[in-house]
Amino acid sequence: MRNLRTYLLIFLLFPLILFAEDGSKLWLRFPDSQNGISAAKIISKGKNLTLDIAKKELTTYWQGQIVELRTEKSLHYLKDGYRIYSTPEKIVISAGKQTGLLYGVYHILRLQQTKSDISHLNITEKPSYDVRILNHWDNLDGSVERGYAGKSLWKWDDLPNKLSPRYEEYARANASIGINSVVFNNVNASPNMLRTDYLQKVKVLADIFRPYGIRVYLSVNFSSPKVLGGLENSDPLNKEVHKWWKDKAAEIYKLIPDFGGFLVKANSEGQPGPQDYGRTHADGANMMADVLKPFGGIVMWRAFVYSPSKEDRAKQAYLEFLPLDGKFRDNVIVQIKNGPIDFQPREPFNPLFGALKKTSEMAEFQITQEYLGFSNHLVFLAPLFKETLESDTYADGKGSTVAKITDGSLRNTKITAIAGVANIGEDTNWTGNIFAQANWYAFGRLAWNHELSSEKIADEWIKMTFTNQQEFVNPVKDMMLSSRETTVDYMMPLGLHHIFAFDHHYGPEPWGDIPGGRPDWMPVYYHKADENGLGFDRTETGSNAVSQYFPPLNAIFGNIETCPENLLLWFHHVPWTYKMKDGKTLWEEISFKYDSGVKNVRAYQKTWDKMEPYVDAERFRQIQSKLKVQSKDAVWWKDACLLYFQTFSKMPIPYEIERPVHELDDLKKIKLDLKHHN
Ligand code: GCV
Repeated sequence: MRNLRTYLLIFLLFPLILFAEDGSKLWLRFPDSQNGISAAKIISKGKNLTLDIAKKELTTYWQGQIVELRTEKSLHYLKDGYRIYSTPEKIVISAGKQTGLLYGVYHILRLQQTKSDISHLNITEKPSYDVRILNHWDNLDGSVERGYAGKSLWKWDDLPNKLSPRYEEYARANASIGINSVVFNNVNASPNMLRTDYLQKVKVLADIFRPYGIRVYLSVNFSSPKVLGGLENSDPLNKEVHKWWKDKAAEIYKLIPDFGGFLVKANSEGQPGPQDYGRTHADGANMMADVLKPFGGIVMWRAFVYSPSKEDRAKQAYLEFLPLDGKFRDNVIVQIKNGPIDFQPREPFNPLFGALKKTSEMAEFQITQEYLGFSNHLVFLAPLFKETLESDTYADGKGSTVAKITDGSLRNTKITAIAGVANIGEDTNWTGNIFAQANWYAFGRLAWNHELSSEKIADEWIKMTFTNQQEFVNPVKDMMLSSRETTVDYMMPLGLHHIFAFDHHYGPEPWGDIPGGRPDWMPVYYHKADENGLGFDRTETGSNAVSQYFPPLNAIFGNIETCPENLLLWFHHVPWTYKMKDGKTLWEEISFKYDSGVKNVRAYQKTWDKMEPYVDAERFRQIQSKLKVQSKDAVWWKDACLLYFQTFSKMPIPYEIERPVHELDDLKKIKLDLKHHN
């Protein structure tokens, strides 16, 4: 009897389980031909795993005319790109490579899903970057550094024999937005990653990813020869060390013939590196580049280096790398974080972009929201990514944007690449917050075409993920597009930075100054509030970080009158009574900014509540609940920062804005139990 009841329950619940709107489908919600009519008739010659996937996607989801898939040698110049055009009888997708055809198929499926006009297609696409790569900061024990979507997707203990279906789903999601490369493991890398048993696991994943056009890379620990190989040291100029890496490379390529290469964090935040042996970053990178070269592999060498010295942290990477320009092998690319400090809500672009004239450079963005409210806050990151990419470095004259410096259009760059630190984990909805999926999507779309507008990307994502109904699309898009600025306003307006709670970086701690702690990890190092004013003087009278920018930017940033106001406190120590462009004092301006951040999040709550009729209950509630947290956090940020800075400004919080609801002393007592490696 009991069994019968259980069966009955399962039977009744089955449709719910099957159609659970749990966010697991991401933006890949193409109408299933089982529900509609698949009109896909595919004309294609040849057989290959990638082509099979392209055809399967079409037969399962395409509902339009006949599609012809055609590889053409003459289109090799498009790299992973493709052409799509309509004839009276059919749509032709042609490409130099099969991966191009797969990307072309996802393109027309996207057009179908967003209800775009597909009657007269004439499209040519060529990706902005050759290597469009996700950097996972996943550890071998299943934890994810700065991960907020559960544990790692990679089940190292189960591999290579047991395979999660999510590996292929992940590869498909990446392919659908043009991502073609993946680093599996944390840049704080365990030497064990290079153990033979782990390489065999990596091989299995590489085999799953290959048909989706994805190459795999690994983060490597510089001390691997010593720790793993038992050598005396890991000195890059030691012949035995060189041989160790050479043999390791051969072992890897035997298993994974299209292995992409290494990502290296060296001599940074306690990681080993060539400087441990008195060698330079170029010595270290070149040694690895030499062993990878015969196999076509590359080294992505990170420029994120700084130490607790007297020198302004914002200047250190530039000082370290500039003398090495021209000394790197041509299969080395220097991977540079978008800003000079560390993925803050707003930073100026990193002055290294453009400064290394004889070295390939790539940008690294953080998709995971370490400094942006984890997976609790809705922050659409396309505007942040684009702000950096569109920044003019003036390195080769006006128009030398970060995008053009890195995409090879301005310089004859050997390798072009762009990296995003992944926000993906084993959570059912992949990213911990459905709106965070949009950041994975945006990174992929911009890596493919950095000229796409944030508006276009948001529009596509909303339509694919939710609905095409304008009543939904427009307000949700407005909310997404303003969300990054809103977050800057309630966290760190006007160029403030790094005033986060220690270590886990969730929530405000502008008073943070642990006695004996590393000064460059303390908020007071960054905001320098005192009775005179607020902000870090990086002009000639201060650290002179402005001098690292090309003219005229050094002068623009260096002058308080011409410095963009959204970076004012990054570059200047500004008196509390300083008159801003709108006539308010700095103190008033900052107060209104915090208030406006809070108000905007409240407005998002209202917007979202009105969206209830257009979205399934499950996703509606998930997002509603996240917005509640964001709203509370915004007030927490505002109260903490204003009440604390008020102890220096000694001015009243402008009476027009809402009064604090917390006591500063209570806020100072908050200690969240968030593990760094969660
Ligand atoms: C992977 C910041 C983060 C660290 C991270 C580091 C990096 O400092 O807080 O968790 O380590 O950047 O990018 O190497």
